[in-house]
Amino acid sequence: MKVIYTDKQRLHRVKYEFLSGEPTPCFEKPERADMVLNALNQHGGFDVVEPKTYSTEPMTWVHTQDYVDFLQSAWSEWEARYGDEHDASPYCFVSPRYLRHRIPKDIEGKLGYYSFDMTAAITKTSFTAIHGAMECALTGADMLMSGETAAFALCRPPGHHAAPDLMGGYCYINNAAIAAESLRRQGKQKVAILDIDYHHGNGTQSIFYDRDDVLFVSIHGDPDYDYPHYIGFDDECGEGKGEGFNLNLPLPQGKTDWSLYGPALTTALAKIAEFGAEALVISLGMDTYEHDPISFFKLNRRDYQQMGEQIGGLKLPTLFVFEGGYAVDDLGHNTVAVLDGFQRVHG
Ligand code: SP5
Ligand code: ZN
Repeated sequence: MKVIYTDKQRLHRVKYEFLSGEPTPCFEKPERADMVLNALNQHGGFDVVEPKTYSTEPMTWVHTQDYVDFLQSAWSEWEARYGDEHDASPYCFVSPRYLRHRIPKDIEGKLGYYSFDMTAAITKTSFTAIHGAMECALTGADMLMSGETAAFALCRPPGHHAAPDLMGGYCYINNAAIAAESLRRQGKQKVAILDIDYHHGNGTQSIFYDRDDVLFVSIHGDPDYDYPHYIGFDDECGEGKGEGFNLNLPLPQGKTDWSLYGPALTTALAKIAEFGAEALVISLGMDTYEHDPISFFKLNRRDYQQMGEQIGGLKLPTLFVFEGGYAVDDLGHNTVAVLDGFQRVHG
């Protein structure tokens, strides 16, 4: 299987996030991709290639132009005000209640306007990495169009929390959504996105919520108890033309092992088959692992192999797009277990 990766993505490294009230070194870091690359090499049979070059225009397929402009200029506006000692990060947010949704002129206002949490800080070189991640996803989509039956875009920063004009959850540009949109624009009539990150893929859901040509299915920790807290419930089914084309399968924190996860995955895959998808994009988050430091499912290496086998059973052209996963020591081997299981069944 071809793996698309660029070292440009290392240029995004955020110092801290705030967890349980204290500054903590950011869990989403370049070493995550290194661990995956090491495990892919150790396993063998994977061909790691550089992405092709794309302009920033595909970002506007799923994001607003003003948001893309903001991402590009945020650092220089921040640096002019505060210098380069600290990462650019918001401190206040535009709640849907009482406050007005006007785009502020000032960088502090803009950071809060375009964020839903404090985990998507911006550094001097972040945009180059964000752009590189999108190039990996787009190259993967192009590979499927030119006859590869599967590919793995090893993207970071991740993307599935990024909505049309909103960053958060370590995400800025929605790599999986742009890949799905690319497949649509190149002729795949129906594209399914299966999001198996521990956290609900709120950004991807929001992007496709009113569309019937891209099905979104997500298995994740119950938002009544877990991030992103305000979206991802099972009564969110899509709207307008998109009604019936969004499926959320929240599972309980703490006790979700394969005996609960396996049946949810079967339900998800049945929905995708019934939809008649011509291509499949997997938002491959590996934070469902039993030892993940910020998540609460109980999956293990064997389960990941089985997960890959079940997904491979759909026999669809499949693009894996990397999302979360923070148990760095095991992250690489767990990721390879999914891809290996997939290949055994899918070929
Ligand atoms: C891409 C991705 O996986 N983003 C996830 C961002 C989650 N950030 C919030 C995590 C909150 C964890 N709260 C539990 C703390 C346990 N000590
Ligand atoms: Zn996650």
